[in-house]
Amino acid sequence: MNNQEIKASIDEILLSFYQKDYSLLSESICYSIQAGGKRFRPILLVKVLEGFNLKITTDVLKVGAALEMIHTSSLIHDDLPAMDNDDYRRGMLTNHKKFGEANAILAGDALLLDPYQLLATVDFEAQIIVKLMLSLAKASGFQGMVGGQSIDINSENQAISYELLKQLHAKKTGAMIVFPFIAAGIIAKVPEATAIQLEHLGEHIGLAFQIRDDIIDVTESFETLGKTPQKDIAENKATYVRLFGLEKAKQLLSEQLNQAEVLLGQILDFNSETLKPIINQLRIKDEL
Ligand code: GRG
Repeated sequence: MNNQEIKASIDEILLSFYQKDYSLLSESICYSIQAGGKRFRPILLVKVLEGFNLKITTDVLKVGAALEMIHTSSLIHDDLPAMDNDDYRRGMLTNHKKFGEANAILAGDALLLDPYQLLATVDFEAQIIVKLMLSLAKASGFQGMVGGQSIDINSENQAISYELLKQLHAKKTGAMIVFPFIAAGIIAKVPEATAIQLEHLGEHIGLAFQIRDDIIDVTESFETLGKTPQKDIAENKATYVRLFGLEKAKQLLSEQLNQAEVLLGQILDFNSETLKPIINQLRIKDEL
């Protein structure tokens, strides 16, 4: 499947889940769902499974859609005044700017809980579904994204160690990007050693994704980002650029992507060509 086909399938699953009835809740959720996300995480899931030569069924895509629900929930909540206080996301008004804070909180709440309903309907063995739910809950909750966001908001204007910065990124952004690698391993029933390699691969790509996000926050415009640029710097956020400067951050991004490429070549019975374009897209052209 190409990226456009994956995006279209994810959109269809999400919209058919939320357009069952008309309500303000449905409208506000669909507003954010249709705001033009890249669907990076579901694309990763599909590409890893294709690397193992697995057929991409609607059930597989539902797992990707469940992940995208939580991702969208996190963006809505992240934009709220009490968090990052952003007016624009994906080039459009943020959910709370359009629908008000209470509705935005509820849209995020639904998108955070509904994935488990969707996963429960997937036509996989019960044991596989439970493993997927466990991994998704870990990736998004206390041990993952929410834990990372807590470090993030509490380290604004603070001197932060490299160790804490790595932990922040691994949890806030990394865990949700590692999930597609773990989920693909669960669905493809790979041996334990391969599952560990997949997790490490996801960790490198997740870290690279966040370093890149820190870099483009200072180098790109509103038009490219779809949100206010240089906000991390203005708010003295803990980022790779703040801790290391732009050039070193680019070098660290390059290192993470090189390590991902090495790992990619070591996974047994895996066609690494499916993931190489994604790794290349994360590279910044003038990197060192
Ligand atoms: C209620 C689920 C929930 C979470 C509460 C707000 C919060 C805790 C966490 C925020 C986590 C967060 C926003 C991390 C940033 C991750 C990141 C780099 C997002 C951008 O991802 P892209 O580029 O966005 O994939 P698109 O728009 O393409 O989907």
